[in-house]
Formats: sequence, structure tokens, C-alpha cells
Amino acid sequence: MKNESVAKILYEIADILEAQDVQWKPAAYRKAAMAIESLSEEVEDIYRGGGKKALLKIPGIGENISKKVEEMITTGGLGYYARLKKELPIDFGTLTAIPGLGPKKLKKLFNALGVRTLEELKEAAERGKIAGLEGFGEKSEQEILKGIALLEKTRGRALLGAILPDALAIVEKLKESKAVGRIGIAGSLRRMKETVGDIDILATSGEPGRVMGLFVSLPEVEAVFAKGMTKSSVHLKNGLDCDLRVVEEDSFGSALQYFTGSKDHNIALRKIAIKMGYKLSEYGIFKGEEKIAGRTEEEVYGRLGLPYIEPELRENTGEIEAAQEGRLPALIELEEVRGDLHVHTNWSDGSEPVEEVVLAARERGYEWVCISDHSQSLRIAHGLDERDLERQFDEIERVKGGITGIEVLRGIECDIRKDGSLDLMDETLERCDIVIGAVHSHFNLPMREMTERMMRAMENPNLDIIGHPTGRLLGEREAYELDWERLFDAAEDNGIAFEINAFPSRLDLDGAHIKAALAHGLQFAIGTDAHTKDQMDFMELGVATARRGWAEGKDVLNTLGAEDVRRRFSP
Ligand code: DGT
Ligand code: CA
Ligand code: CA
Repeated sequence: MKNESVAKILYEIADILEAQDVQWKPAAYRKAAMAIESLSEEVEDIYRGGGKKALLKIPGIGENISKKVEEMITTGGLGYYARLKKELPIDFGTLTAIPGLGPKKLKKLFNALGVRTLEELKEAAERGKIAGLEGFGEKSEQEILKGIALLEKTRGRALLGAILPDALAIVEKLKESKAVGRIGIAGSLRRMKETVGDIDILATSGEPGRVMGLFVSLPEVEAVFAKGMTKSSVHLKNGLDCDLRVVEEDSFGSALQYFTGSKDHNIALRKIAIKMGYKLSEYGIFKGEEKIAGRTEEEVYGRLGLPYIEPELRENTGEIEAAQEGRLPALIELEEVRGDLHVHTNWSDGSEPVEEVVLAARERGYEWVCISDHSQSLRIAHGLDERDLERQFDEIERVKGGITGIEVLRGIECDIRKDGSLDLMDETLERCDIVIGAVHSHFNLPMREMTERMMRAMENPNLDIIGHPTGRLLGEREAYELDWERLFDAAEDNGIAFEINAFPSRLDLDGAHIKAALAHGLQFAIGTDAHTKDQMDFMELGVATARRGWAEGKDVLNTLGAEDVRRRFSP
């Protein structure tokens, strides 16, 4: 059993126990689930290496839960969970993602209406059966319907950040085979779209039969839909489908171009080809019967009179015109990033102490890292008050004294209150190198109020960056209602940068907002929002999102050295 499946069951047990009004235990199960979810090693391997004793060493896992984990690993199931599930057969995993529906409310809906699944919930809400129940009402029924619509939009799609490592691992395994020639990822995954519907892989091979045999028997594969010489389709254990196509060497470029999409980008390209008297397909560019391009993407774009267009730009939002006019941006590269602007430590809700986080940042080759824990209002995250922050500054100084080769910036992720004021005193904020202001409450204010709340925060001279500006949580919460033109103007007036939060469920700002902000000459701060040091890996997603927004190195403050970052944000 993979970490993800173990964690999922532990989460669900927590939900069932909470629904049954059991005290304490739900929190313990959630803590254990979170611990297992964020392990960099497979819990199976840990168990195989050191038995139950090794499980007990994982923080958050005690005697009782370690036995449950052991049972899951050794038998592939859990009797305790099966019994609980019989009592409350509700799809908590899916339904608790709907805002306003916690385990207790879901139990009420089950008892009153028999609701167990998303479909049943939708039907009940559409028929107006929920509004009349005690503890619900007209408004909460509407909220539930909104939540369902949002969930459906992302259902069957997975977060880029969750899927990218799996896809790269599959490609690496295939590459090991001598039968594989060229190989690459295509589709929305190559365009680094925030969610992906499936994984598309292309390869060349002199022995397609062998490659396909290897592919369908990978351990990641759960079921095989089709296995042929040119295309095989499988369902992966991670929940997504994956297609592998084997194409001819001299069509690899055109196939990669075609299957990378987007569809709209391809349609626009095909129009250009037709105008030039060519035919463009996944097999190449043809002039009559003669094939004139197809081996590489550069060749394909070149034949159409265009420079190479980076995959992240291929959404038909002006990239083809820009290519024709020679004004494609020189997109920021991961290698240009010199530091991470947003990481947490165990001072708030992160996992590791400052020192470990700083060392991990140095290991990545960063020149600096900005420690930015939560401020006091965020109680569930153990947010810091003025005195805590002073003590953290002391610790940062101590850590800096013992570590060379990396600069540590003193940051804070300061809550923006409902009225737009910041959650810590100005005297304290003044002592920070970087203040990231972010909204963590009152998400549903009307557009004008929300916009003015943000604007007021930006007017505080200590504020440097607006964190996760739209507030969206993919599949869970829509962006706040904001008047972006007013916000862009306010950011310009006050020298505020917008965060590109690289956490997989956020990717906020997204490409479209970044592009709009760029038109106002604004700058960006990529922050991984890491809560464990491994999560600093999300930088790749942040950079990809910046690229999807047409950002160049000069637009992104992570490309500066520590002193320049400090100077950029000093009042
Ligand atoms: P996804 O999988 O929903 O996240 O999005 P994509 O973009 O990966 O779409 P997918 O997997 O259906 O197809 C992969 C690429 O194949 C797509 O980006 C463009 C190309 N493609 C698929 N269907 C068509 C089509 O009908 N016309 C054109 N021109 N291209 C297509
Ligand atoms: Ca796809
Ligand atoms: Ca596909």
C-alpha cells in the first residue's frame, strides 16, 4: 500500500470518528495521516526495513495507529476501518472537500436523507431537500451546490504537482530500455497546466512491441485498456490514465508538437499551414505528397515561419502573433532562481526547525531563503505574535552565525484582517526584511469590499508582497471576487509584488493573472509555501506558472541576490 492510500484511510477514519463525536482520536488520526502523506520514503519500505518499531519512529504515529498501519501494509486492508465504514458508509474523502460540510454535517445528511455520495448530495440539494433540515437553510444549500459544481470541474483531473513526479518516473524507467529511442512527455503536462486530465507520452523505437510490453507491465499500472504497436493506454494507480504512443523517427517532432497541444494552439497553427499551401498533422508538414518537416519541433515551427514556441505558452493567447512579430518573451528558467521567498518552519505550522530549513535551502544551491511563518490570527497554524517573532529573529541570528554560504531573510506571512489592516504592529513589521500579506478568513466578501481590503493592506508601507492573491484552492475554493485593474494600479503605486505561490493546490497567481499584471509592469515573488523542506521542490511548479504567464527573469524577484531583494523591499 502506497503512502497516499494509507493516508487516505487514516483521514477517513478521522472523519468517521469525528462524525460520531469521538473526542481526541480524530486529531490523532489526522496527524498520523499528514505525517505519512509527507514522508519522502514509502511507509511500506520503512516497515520492511525496521518493522513496527520503525513505524513508531515516524512523528505522530503511536502504538495504536502503528498497529493499524502494519495491518494495512501486511494485508492490504484494515478491519477496523471496514467496520467503521459499515456504520457510516459516506464518501467523506470527496464530500468534506465541499466548503461548509464537515463530518458531523455529513452524518446529519446521511441520517436524514441517506446521502452517501456526491451524486446523492447533488440530487438532494437540487431538489431542495437540504434547505429545510435543521442546521442548514437556503443559503447553505446554495453553497453546497456551488461547491459541487467546482468539484465536478476538477474531478477526474489531478494536480500538476501530484502527477509530475509520477510521469517523470515512468519516463525514466522507459528510458532505461535499449528499445526506446527518443522519448518525451506531451499534453497538458508538458504545458505545465495546473491540473491534468491524463498523461501523454511519446517515444520512438525500433522494437515497439518490447516497449509496449514494458510499459503495460510497469508497477505503476493498475489496468490495461489497450496494448498495440503504435499506442497503448493504461490506468495508473495514481488514478490517472496514461497513453504511450510510439511514432516514426522522422515524425517525432510533429507528433510531439501535435500531442502537446493545446488544441486551440494547434488549430491556429494549422490555419497558418493551410495559408502557406501546406498540410500539418501529427505526421509532419506536407507540401502535396512531399514531407517537408517532422523530425523536430523546431523544424515544424520553422517551416511555418515561426521561432520555437515554449510549451507553456501554447494556449493560443497571443503566442503565435508574438512569434510572428519576433516578440516572444525570454521565459524565466529554473536555474535563474536564487532563493525561495516563502517557507515555513516549526515556529508555525511547518515541520522542521529554522536551521534544517536553511540547510536544505543551501543544499539546493540557493543564495538566500526567506523564512515566513504565519502571524497570530491564524491560530490553527500556531501563528506568531510580536514576541514570538522577536524570538524567532533571535533564532535566525543564531542559525546565521553557524551557517555560511546562505543568507537568511526575516519574513512573515502576515494575515490581512477583514478591514485590510495587518495582523502585527507596524514596529514589528518594520523589523522584517519581507512582509507577505495574505487573506486567510472572510473569503466571501463582495468584490468591492474585498478589493478595498487588499488595497488598504497594500497602502501599509511595510507590506511587500501579496501572498496567494486570488485565494483559489484547486477543486476546493474559487478565487475571491476582486477588481484586478484597481489592484494592479494600487500595487504599482505602492511598489507591491504579487506572489506566485507554488504550492500544488494553489499555483496562485495563475498564468492569466500574471500576464495581466505584467502589462502593468508589476513584479512577482515565487514562494513555495513549503511546510516541509522537501516541498521546496515546488519551485519548479512556481517557475512553470511564471512561464505560463510570460514572465522573464527580470520580472521575478527570485532571480536577484539577497542584498538586492532586501533593497527592493526596504521602505
Ligand atoms: P488534458 O489531458 O485534458 O489535461 O489536456 P490535453 O491538452 O493533454 O488534451 P488531450 O490529452 O485530450 O490531448 C493531447 C493533445 O492532443 C492536445 O493538447 C492537443 C492534441 N489534440 C487532441 N485532440 C485534438 C483535436 O481534436 N484537434 C487538435 N488539433 N488537436 C488535438
Ligand atoms: Ca492529456
Ligand atoms: Ca491524452
